[in-house]
Amino acid sequence: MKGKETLLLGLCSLFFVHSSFAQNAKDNKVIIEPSDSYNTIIQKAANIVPSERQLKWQQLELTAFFHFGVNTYTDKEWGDGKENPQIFNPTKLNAKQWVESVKNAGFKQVILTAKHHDGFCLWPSQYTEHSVKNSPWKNGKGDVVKEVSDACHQLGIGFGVYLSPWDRNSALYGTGKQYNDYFVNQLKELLTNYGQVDEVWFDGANGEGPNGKKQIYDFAAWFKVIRELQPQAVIFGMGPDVRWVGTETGYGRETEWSVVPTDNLDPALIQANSQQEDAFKPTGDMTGDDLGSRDKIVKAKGLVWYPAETDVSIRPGWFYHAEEDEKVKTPGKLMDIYLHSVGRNGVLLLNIPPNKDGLLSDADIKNLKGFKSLLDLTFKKNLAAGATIFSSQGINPSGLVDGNPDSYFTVNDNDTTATALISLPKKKTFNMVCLQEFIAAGQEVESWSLECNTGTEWKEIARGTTIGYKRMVTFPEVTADELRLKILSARETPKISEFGLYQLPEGWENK
Ligand code: FUL
Repeated sequence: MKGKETLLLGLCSLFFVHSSFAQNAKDNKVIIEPSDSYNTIIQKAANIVPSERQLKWQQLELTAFFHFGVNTYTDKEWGDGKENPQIFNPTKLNAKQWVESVKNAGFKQVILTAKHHDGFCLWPSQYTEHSVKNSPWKNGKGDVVKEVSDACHQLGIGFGVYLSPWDRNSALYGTGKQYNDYFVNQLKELLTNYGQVDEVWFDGANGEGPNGKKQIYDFAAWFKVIRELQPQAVIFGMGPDVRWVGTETGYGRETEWSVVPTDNLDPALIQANSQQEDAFKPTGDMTGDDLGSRDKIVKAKGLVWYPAETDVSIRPGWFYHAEEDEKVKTPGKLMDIYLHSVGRNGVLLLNIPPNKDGLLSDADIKNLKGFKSLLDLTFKKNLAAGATIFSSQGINPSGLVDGNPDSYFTVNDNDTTATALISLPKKKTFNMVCLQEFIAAGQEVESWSLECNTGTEWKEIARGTTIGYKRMVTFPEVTADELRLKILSARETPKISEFGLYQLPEGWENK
């Protein structure tokens, strides 16, 4: 019990470093006082903004995962920590090929499984023998973390590490402080020897160690080390910056608020409900349809900007398995995932597992290329560019289509609805709308609709709830030159930074 209390206290102190917040202070967190009225709570929610690191992270849109390690050689998804390091031998390992392939497909950051649940370290950690240093690969002189981080830094994309708190190899696991110190030591190796680290990924799995004991993680101490050594890095999952979207399908939720009650952040709860060895057990906290509606936030003790990361693998498994070579997700499927992850106010984290040779496989590279060409074909031109926009109560309506996400269309203070009449220079055919809120000032929109003028009437062609960083909605093809965007309700004055109309290429789903 004591451990849990310490852990909660530690986490709370990270969220609430200051004991009080001015009601309108622009911060990424706020305390709800018992005396706060309904309207005050909504106003507080509306004024929460992302931290600088959260905003930068959100703008990445596409990030890639590399699951690689002893499981690649045992053909397993979860190793037990008893693997012989001699099995690890990626004779053709070429991290540049991994990073180049994802960069060419539009990905802006990668995360490497430096240590998965088996405890095998992809770097020569001085704190364990279960690592590359005891493998035949490069005669024990190799370092995958170095090769991947070097490739990222050379190619100018972000680099992150996945470090599993659950270590099935360590004899210290379950001893409390000793294990936490061991974990801090490994974190320090990763955060000091490999240049800039942009994301640290903690997953929730917490099983028994080799001694049959469970470990209580000292998250507060770990977060402190990360903030000290790599302050720009976002901490995922069990951490304070970025949350798991709640599914591993790649499809985010329809209504996705980046502002959620802090009550959802009890790490012990997340941990208890995280993926178990035998079955995936969804958590009521993180997988529900509604994490941040008015109903949820009015009951909260605190609110925090805590955006969703949507992780999914390009193959059925997270690690490479030869028998899944025929099951690599198609470009059309990846596009659909993109529309439902980035297009639902999330960041996509797509896993592409390197194979036994230490290379991304041809099938994966081919489909990544196909995905990129679908993205390029779809987004090559905003069909609403050049539109004339009229809004009787609007401020800077042309900001909607100026291609600059830092300028926005808004209305006078205190208005929570808005209408913009969009006249295209000539008739255009499209089947998708992409909206963006100016989230640097918060997330406000609760519902919106898009109508087109058919010549005789205004016909609704799309409708949605939240927008957030980006919201994409597809619909049957429409040809029109006059549209009406309506913000039907918002927590505070809406600020819409971009309005885009696009045409997905014919038959894209089957590509
Ligand atoms: C989960 C892990 O148990 C899986 O093996 C995988 O690493 C996934 C991304 O996170 O919690």
